[in-house]
Amino acid sequence: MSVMKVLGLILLHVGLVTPGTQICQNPDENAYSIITCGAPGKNGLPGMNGSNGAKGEIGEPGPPGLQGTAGSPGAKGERGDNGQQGPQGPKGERGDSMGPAIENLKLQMTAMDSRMRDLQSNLERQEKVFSFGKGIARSSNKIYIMNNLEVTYDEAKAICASGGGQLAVPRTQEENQAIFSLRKKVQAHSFMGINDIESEGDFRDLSGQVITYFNWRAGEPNNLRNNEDCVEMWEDGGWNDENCANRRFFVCEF
Ligand code: MAN
Ligand code: CA
Ligand code: CA
Repeated sequence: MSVMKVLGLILLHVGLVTPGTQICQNPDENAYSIITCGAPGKNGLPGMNGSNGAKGEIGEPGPPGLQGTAGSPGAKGERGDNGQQGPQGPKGERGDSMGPAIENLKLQMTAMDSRMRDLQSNLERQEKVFSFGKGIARSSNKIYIMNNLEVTYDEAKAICASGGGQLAVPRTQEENQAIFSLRKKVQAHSFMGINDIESEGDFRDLSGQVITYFNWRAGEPNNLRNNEDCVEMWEDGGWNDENCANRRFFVCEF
């Protein structure tokens, strides 16, 4: 309990103060005075209006105004007079209705040319491969090859057929010469695809067709020992009938 309240209670008790009386301290003097405390005062009247504030800053530009409505069109004017004829234009380029087709053909020919060159180089390569045997020879429309084998007539026939060809049959002097060029490489007699197995003295090719070109050596065919039915080429390119069971080199044609 503060000093002020204790003092107040004592004074009240001895009758020096009545209820509602407060002991108030003078803030300037270190002294106390006894006063009677009244009811709280009422609010005062509102103050006068203040003076006007400072002028505000300039505002942002406003949005654009709306577009005005279009006016009505004026009346159509009269048609003017025709102008003078203009000068003649330059001559156009020559038309070509075949252009696309020709271009297409050119492309196709280029592609074919490329394929032809591929085929040619492939063929040359294969000829080199064949030449590892006894070699290759050509006539106008046939290719002849000879390998290193010496076999009977029937075996030679089978070997040529297995490669898709047949024992060579010279039909002309040119073809005989081509076969002879291979025969010279082996320096030995070589079988060809001609025989008289079916009928003595009646020489045929492998498909049974009669032979019309011959190049017999002098004295041949002699059917020696009555046992010579297969035809071979000798060292001069001439033909001899020989025993079919003898082993010989041979030439295949393709
Ligand atoms: C050998 C065989 C015969 C051929 C004569 C030619 O005897 O090749 O086929 O007729 O030689 O002298
Ligand atoms: Ca014979
Ligand atoms: Ca003979």
